[in-house]
Amino acid sequence: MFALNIHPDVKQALDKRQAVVALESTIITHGMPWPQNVEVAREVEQTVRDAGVVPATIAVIEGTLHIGLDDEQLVSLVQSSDVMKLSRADLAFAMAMGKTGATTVAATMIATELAGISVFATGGIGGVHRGAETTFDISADLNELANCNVIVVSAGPKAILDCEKTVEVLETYGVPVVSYQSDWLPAFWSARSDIPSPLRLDSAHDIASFALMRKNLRQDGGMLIANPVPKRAEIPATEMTGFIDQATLEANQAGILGKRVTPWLLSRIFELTNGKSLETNIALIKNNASLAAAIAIALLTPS
Ligand code: PSU
Ligand code: MN
Repeated sequence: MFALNIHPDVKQALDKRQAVVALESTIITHGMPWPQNVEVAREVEQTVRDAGVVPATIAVIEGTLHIGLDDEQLVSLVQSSDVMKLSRADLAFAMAMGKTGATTVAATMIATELAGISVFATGGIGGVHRGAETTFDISADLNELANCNVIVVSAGPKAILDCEKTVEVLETYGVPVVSYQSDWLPAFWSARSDIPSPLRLDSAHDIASFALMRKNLRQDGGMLIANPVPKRAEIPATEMTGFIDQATLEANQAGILGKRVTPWLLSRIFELTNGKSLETNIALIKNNASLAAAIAIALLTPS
């Protein structure tokens, strides 16, 4: 037994078989500065509601796994000191020890599947870090994509990663990588990279059909939907490259390792782009939330 709290709106929607979209919390606590993080969390939930779908932001608060947060819980999560960044390895640790923690893509997928939710929206997934051949730094997000039956809507792997190697690992794990309305893999802050997308689909309906066919074939595991940030909000890859290279070099020089790498790089890139990366980050998360909502609806109305 464990402490699980499903928000009444989420519970009602699940009971009535209505569409629900799960949202992660690490982007709020470890990926964005205060106070924009709370505002963004609220706006992303509203984007999901505007589509007629119930949002379920996932986090651990004092040992209880929450599927859906009310506003008070959201604010308390963001304001509590030493919020853990939870992945598969430490989700149960936080719950057993009564800690508070935000869930990464990996931990959110575990909770999403546990709650019986099919679709989850995030910013960008973790993956194979640059220099992984020496550091071995590969996000547990990839393992979870391999194992959990959840559709993850993202703007692709975060561009701070080695995106080519990330796609290779996903292929090895049998995780479909589907770019939405694009032949190219999106690169998080940039609408496209130079990496051809393994698969392409152009509608939420087609994504749902693909997911349902996987289910018919009894194929376990997740799917990664890579949704390009809207052009008007992007920072082109040519511009981002310099900032990413500089932040990566500085992280190496500062000896940043393990769980700190991703949050450190994101906040350094925020500084280097004079805050522009955050605006793009916010735009892409909302864009992902609305596609996720459309997919959640399409899954319930297959044809
Ligand atoms: N994308 C963002 N901001 C973030 C993350 C992704 O724009 O903060 C988080 C996600 O929660 C993702 C995690 O699961 O970073 C990956 O961290 P790591 O590389 O340590 O596995
Ligand atoms: Mn890592």
